[in-house]
Amino acid sequence: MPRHLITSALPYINGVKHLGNLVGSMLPADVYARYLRQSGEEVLFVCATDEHGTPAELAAAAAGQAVDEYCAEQHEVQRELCEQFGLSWDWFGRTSRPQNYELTNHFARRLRSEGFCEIRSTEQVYSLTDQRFLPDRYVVGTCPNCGYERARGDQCESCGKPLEPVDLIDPRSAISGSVDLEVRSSNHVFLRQEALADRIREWIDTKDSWPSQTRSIAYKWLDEGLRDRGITRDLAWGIPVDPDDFPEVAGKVWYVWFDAPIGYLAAVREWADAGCGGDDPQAEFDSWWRLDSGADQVEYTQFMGKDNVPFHTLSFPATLLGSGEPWKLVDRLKSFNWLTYYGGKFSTSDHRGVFMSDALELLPADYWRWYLMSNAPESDDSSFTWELFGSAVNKELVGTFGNLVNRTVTQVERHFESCVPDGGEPETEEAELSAAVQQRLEEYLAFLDALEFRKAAASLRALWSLGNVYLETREPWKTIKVDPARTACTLRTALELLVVCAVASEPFVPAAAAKLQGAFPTVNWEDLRLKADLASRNHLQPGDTLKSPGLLFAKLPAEQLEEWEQRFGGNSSDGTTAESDKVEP
Ligand code: B3M
Ligand code: ZN
Repeated sequence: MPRHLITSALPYINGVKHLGNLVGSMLPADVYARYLRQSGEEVLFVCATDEHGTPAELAAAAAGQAVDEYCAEQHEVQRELCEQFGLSWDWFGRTSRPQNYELTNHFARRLRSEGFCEIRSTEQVYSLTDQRFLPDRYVVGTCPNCGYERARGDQCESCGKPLEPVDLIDPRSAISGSVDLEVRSSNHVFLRQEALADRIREWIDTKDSWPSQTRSIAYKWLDEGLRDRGITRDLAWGIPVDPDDFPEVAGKVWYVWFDAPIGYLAAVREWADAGCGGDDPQAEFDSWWRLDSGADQVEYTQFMGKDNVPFHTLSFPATLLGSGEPWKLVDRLKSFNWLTYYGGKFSTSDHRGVFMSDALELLPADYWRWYLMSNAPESDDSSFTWELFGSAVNKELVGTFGNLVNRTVTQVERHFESCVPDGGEPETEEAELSAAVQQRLEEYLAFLDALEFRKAAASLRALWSLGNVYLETREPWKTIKVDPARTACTLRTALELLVVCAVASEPFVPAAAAKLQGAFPTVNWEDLRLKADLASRNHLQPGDTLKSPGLLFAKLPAEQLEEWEQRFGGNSSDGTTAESDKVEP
């Protein structure tokens, strides 16, 4: 049985993430981690904030804070929000911690000694006014490709073309607005990706189980010719290069996309160093990451938005492979399309759409988790609208799951003094229900195994529905007057189904599942395994007490949804599709 390492793309530090960020990486990773843990598998699920690069410096400057202080504060803000969303990491690290410094410099050193680093003199934009180099987003200007006037030095947001700062027409400093700029040469380390392209291709060729979207993104870049990439920057904030290894670029820092994925390893190292895996952090870390120390038994699954795929299929593997050491590479890579807001992009700068902090002010996490995951942008982009959100809540959570729980519990309270009823014998309907439940459960588990979240959510919803259909056929509220024994059997059967739902629903709606589990104090939930134990449906004894779980979900009135639509802005106006931070790998 493999051990499971799960990572989600590391949320960038420059402010609270929106629902599109959440559903494209962290939330599905959490659903998968919860599902595996519940199935009794060994899981290590880690994440971290991605803290380097120009966006962090710029955001800190805009907030009037020192960048380290800004990052420390924003890390806590994100941690808090993610915890409230029920993200069940084993560790939430920071790429600015010493573990990442050490690992990043380790990889750079290895790459150099294996011949995959090269020092090249490059042309960089220098601001005389600001007295510094202006890499990446520190320069804005007109896009040479489409004429957009606010293109950034790393990429044009309008046409998507990856750029170098020197490509921009009429460049100006993003710090001071100064146009007093000149081009100066500066030494930088280049990662020789071209020389690694064949090895990367061979490795990707073995990944025939990857979804076609993931493979085709990787092949597209390989077919176009993987270019060598500058992996240092003239910045103050970042992981400093080790001057002993790279005297030619002393004083510079590693490029954020070089150190960020190494952050996956560093997060595990932080976890191990904190003693969470036992008292030998080195051995523990190695057992997850080194193929010669047990990581060959690890199944590693990554979650991310599609713009991050090139970095995870090409440049990060280039770092790991090029080191010449036996590091674990990703086995399964799940990528997502965009969640749009009414077909347009969520925008951090214009605060358009719903952000994690907004969402939790309105409603508890489960409402959002359910809506987002059951409409996850898997095969295509999907669009957030308040109407769809309202219908997912009212029809599915309230009308189906909540209704099943509520009507069952109410009948048991009313007619059987809140105890699991005794008497009555199962008939054909019970046998049929049992078979149907079994089938749905198997389908549900298979979809979760396959990382098909929308389909898994549909199976879960179908499971809830089975219970409602069963109750409507058996009508315990009517039979109670004429046939108490039959009614007892009906409600006992329905309660057993609630036990199943309380386990099966947990990956998607953990708080509601916990509430429902609390209704059955006699069940040993710790030992109930999603895969192995649910088939028996024999977890209750007649006479066991039932505690009221209360209402799991509240209905959202139309006026409420309208008010939110007003407040957050309904219709898309800009016509652009999605938030992108794509740069060439
Ligand atoms: N921070 C995601 C982004 O901001 C980026 C992911 C890093 S994963 C190593 O687009
Ligand atoms: Zn452009």
